[in-house]
Amino acid sequence: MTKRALITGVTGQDGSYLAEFLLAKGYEVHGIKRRSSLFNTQRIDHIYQDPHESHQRLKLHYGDLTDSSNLTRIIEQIEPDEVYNLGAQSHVAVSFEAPEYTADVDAIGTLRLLEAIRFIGLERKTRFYQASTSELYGLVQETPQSETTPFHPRSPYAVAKLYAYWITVNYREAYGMHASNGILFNHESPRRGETFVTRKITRGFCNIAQGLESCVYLGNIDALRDWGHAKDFVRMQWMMLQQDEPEDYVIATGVQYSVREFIDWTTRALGITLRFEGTGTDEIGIVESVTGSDAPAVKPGDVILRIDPRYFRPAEVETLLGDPSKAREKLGWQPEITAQQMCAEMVAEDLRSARRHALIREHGLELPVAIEG
Ligand code: NDP
Ligand code: GDR
Repeated sequence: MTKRALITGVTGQDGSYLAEFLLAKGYEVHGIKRRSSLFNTQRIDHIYQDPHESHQRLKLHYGDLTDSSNLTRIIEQIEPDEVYNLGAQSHVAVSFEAPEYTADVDAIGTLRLLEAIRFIGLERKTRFYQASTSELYGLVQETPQSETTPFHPRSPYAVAKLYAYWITVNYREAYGMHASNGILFNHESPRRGETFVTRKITRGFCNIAQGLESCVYLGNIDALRDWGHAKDFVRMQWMMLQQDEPEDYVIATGVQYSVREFIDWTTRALGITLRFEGTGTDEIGIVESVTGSDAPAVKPGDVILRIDPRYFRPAEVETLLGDPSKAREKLGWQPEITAQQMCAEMVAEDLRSARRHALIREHGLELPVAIEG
């Protein structure tokens, strides 16, 4: 029997990798996408299948986590074996600007989805994965953080995700649902949203290298994170739902770096040696030397990094480091891609894209538009 999976957030970073992964495993994959005034399916266009074709295994449904009747109808139609709740307003800084919306989507959205499964009577059939987060630890109580570390969320996003975490546990305990939380530490890729710090760095410096931008503006570059690759992490999301018993797992690499180190890997990969000068909000990054041919638009003395306080958060999560022992010991999961390898992959992709844009601009042409079926 072909298994059916439903992914909320299929158009996001993780959703796109998970959809690829499940299709390769032979699943019929259903994804919920939001109506948007512009195409928002760029990350899944390469696996998109025309609904007019027979044997279509990736099916998209318009929907929204704020709309319970829509979620109920989709789940009733599909009767999924597995639901992966990846949809969210996932930007921590934005959650301070839009706290109520973030709570509606990230907290109540999770409840709506669980309740839809229960309402239809699928609570004993459908397995449920909740995209929980290391942001739950916030002001950390112990290092490294494991499944037993107490939570102390530090943003409206993290508080909303705390509700989602506990309602998932509650539906497991109250209704015997196979519902599990993956407590995921930061994971990135060339498909990472452009406003998260890693992608902002690789994209920004690649654009500077090709003369498309002049400076990257960042906030707290001394923040410490445990960065993994999204491809490794979605594999673990699936593994969790294949267990006989539902359980919560930390998914992390167990290695920590600073944003500053990530900047260093990126600039070095482009042949740029960067010197930091000044302190606090006056700190700047000045180019010391340039080697190779990847950064023709950059010269020694250029200031290509500045600190902008607008990117500081009202309450910051300074340090996160995960302990993935449980995932390793119980499920045999190990990340395969290091943070440095991931950074190199992101730089290669962003450099390719910056070169293409520079070439298009040089010839006075329009940029191509994304294509959706
Ligand atoms: P993205 O921001 O890349 O993707 C989020 C997805 O959610 C997008 O498909 C987005 O749609 C969709 N979405 C947003 N709002 C709604 C809504 N109201 N209704 C339905 N769908 C909506 O996030 P990631 O792929 O990086 O993360 C996936 C999940 O994992 C998120 O829940 C995130 O909070 C969580 N997480 C992520 C971590 C990370 O480091 N990446 C770490 C820990 C947890 P659209 O494309 O239209 O915007
Ligand atoms: P995070 O990721 O908040 O950990 O949430 P993000 O990449 O946004 O920030 C990481 C750290 O970098 C610092 N920082 C900046 N961040 C951004 N976005 N922009 C900047 O200019 C900048 N300068 C410094 C931040 O202050 C922070 O300390 C991500 C999201 O994917 C969440 O959905 C997920 O739950 C967590 O990871 C785990």
